[in-house]
Amino acid sequence: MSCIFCRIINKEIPANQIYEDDLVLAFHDINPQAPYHILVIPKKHISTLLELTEEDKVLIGHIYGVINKIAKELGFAERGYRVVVNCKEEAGQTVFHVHFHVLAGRPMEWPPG
Ligand code: IU
Repeated sequence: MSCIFCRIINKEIPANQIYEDDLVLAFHDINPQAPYHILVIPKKHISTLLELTEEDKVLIGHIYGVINKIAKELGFAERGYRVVVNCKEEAGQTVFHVHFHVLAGRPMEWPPG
């Protein structure tokens, strides 16, 4: 299996894990861009947002619930957070397994670069 995030899910590669359930895994990004930089990924291999189907609707809703749970548990819910999903190369996607970046702990600028 060549997908690095599938290998993290399968525990072939270690990650600084925060949360896991049947559908998703969350871990600290190895190259954090904010005091909190967490990746929430589906266990199901989906390459990009463009590959989402009707059957993934529940999964995507679940991911946002997990993000809120993590925000409350790690203590950045009150100040707020940003969720970013890069879709394909021009948007900056480098790992082709859908992942939700959760960034928090500092003021964010807009527009993003
Ligand atoms: P991107 O949206 O595909 O560019 O984000 C990929 C992220 O995955 C990026 O922030 C990396 O630092 C992060 N990452 C990681 O946390 N662990 C890894 O083993 C690899 C990438 I490869």
